[in-house]
Amino acid sequence: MKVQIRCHPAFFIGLPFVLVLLFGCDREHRKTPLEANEPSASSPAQSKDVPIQKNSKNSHAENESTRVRSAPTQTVVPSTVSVDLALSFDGKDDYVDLGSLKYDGSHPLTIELTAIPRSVRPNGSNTHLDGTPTLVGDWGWTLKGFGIIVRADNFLWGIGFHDELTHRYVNAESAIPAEPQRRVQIAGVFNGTTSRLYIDGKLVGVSKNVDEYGPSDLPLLIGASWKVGGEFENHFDGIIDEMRVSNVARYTENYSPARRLAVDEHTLALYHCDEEEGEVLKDESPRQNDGRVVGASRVRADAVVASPGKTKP
Ligand SMILES: [Ca+2]
Repeated sequence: MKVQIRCHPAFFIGLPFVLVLLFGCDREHRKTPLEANEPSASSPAQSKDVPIQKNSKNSHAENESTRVRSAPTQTVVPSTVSVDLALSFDGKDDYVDLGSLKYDGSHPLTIELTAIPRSVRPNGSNTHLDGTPTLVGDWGWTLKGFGIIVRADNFLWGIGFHDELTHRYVNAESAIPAEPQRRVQIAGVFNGTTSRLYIDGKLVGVSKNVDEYGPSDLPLLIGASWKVGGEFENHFDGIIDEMRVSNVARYTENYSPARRLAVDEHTLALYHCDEEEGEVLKDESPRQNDGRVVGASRVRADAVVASPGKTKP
């Protein structure tokens, strides 16, 4: 809502001094350079990461009226874009260690995450031989566990669980390869026997049976897999906007993904990735499974890829 106060000519004849001192004369809001430099929802800049302005404010606490009332001396004008922040992983050595969050296979599991791959090739390479980009998981070669990955040989989305009896991973996979720069909500659901993979709420793959799940002893990682010796590999190159981990098999059929995930009684951890800085990735659930951010930078998710239905005012 724009607020305009017209100044009557009498102001400039009789009482301008007193009235201006008392009330001011708040003309229509003007854009500052910061606002003007924001990438528009349709500009080419939306395909690039935009580093967070450390002094920018969270727009959840702002609205049109606060912008109209901004004092002329204010140097930082709140964004007109919803501030939904995200973590950007460089595909080389960035990751998040979720520390206290482990999966021992004693209950079903659902992991939902919103991601935008910058590249689906491992470690920035041009060959599929250099690894398996991992969005989340606790797996590692010979270390068992599970992971949501991009397959190295054909770039299909996949979720795999280690089978103790066959010593192999049993995957549910998409039929269509992962696509760089496309925002997707991925859900992996494991009921203890089979896993299901959903992309944007649509079931795209169901695994064969896992005879006996072989859990990892290690915490979940975002953006990489474990390597023997406590190191990391299979780094993901792209953006992760949010992620929820649940102790139930949430979906058996197609569903409509929520734009923003919420905590409920089945939530083991929920990360909106909206912190502006620092190495803590805050768990929004009461279970306090905070993560430790290593290397990943904070970016504005809305500036990376335009959200459906969002337009610049
Ligand atoms: Ca976010």
